[in-house]
Amino acid sequence: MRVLTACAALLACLLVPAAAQTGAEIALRTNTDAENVTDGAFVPARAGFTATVQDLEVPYERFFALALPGEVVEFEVQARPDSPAFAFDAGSIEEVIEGPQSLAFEAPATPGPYPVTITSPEGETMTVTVFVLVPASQVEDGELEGYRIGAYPDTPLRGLDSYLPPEGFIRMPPELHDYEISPHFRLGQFVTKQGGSEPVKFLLVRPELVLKLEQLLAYVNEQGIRADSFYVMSGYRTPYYNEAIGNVEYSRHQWGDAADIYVDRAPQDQNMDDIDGDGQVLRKDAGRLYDLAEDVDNLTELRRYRGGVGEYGATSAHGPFVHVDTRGTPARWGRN
Ligand SMILES: [Ca+2]
Ligand SMILES: [Ca+2]
Repeated sequence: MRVLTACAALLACLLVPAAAQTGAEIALRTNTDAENVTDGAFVPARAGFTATVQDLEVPYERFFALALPGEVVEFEVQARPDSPAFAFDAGSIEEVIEGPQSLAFEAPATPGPYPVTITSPEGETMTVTVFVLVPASQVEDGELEGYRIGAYPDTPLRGLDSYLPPEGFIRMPPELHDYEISPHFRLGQFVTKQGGSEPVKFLLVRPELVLKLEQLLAYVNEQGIRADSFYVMSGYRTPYYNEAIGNVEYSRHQWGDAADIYVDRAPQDQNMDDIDGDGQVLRKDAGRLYDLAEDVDNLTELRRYRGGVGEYGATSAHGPFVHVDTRGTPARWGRN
């Protein structure tokens, strides 16, 4: 709870200077406005405790992790030293280490989703699904089970490890399309929109990206913009698709830590909403989202997951949107 309180205070700190500097319109966008929406308030769905899952601090009732077959997956709960034991339930997985606040196990050999439920002494629960990946070594001629992946660049950009080819991919049969990977995001939102009739698709979505999207979504709602998720126009892109649409060779979308997003709730029409309230959907609406995404990218607690924020205007193919990623270093572009 201490961690959560600090986080909420940090977001509030961000809000106050913005309201003070920019006048009446922004000053109206307070937490109170967000709570007063008549058709149901935003529910952050935080668990009430934090668990460290493979070095990532997870505060949500539902989240996910990635592991290769045989990889050791570690969970540790952030609890007071004198706290009664938390309960861990990893289903059929054989647990190899277990303490009062921690769990570790070897990821099963068979790729797929393996939910692990943690229950606090107070009865709060967190379910973290470990997706065991299909190792990249199983890609043959650029394909997995007939699904086109393509080829990753031979040499990483500037020698950075984050641009090495991924070690594996999430296998997504149709029934996993709506699988909840966090309180407000489903697995299928991140799949490449590359067409094809293969029932089983493969993708990569990094937990740190979804953590940042959840933080941004909560912040957007705190600013009085109601949204239950973001519309993910583009999440993961296979190198095959990335090349087909003529995108840059080293686009972060191919590593599963980038998303092109907009708010799409009122109306839900696969187009950005009028989030700045001027009666029109314009690039300025992406600008508003960009500014909020930049605030979140600047949060000290997310420093390891800093990354790109880019603003885009509408074309004949899409409306205004914002790119966010967690490449590890800040990058900014497109602010109009
Ligand atoms: Ca809309
Ligand atoms: Ca507008």
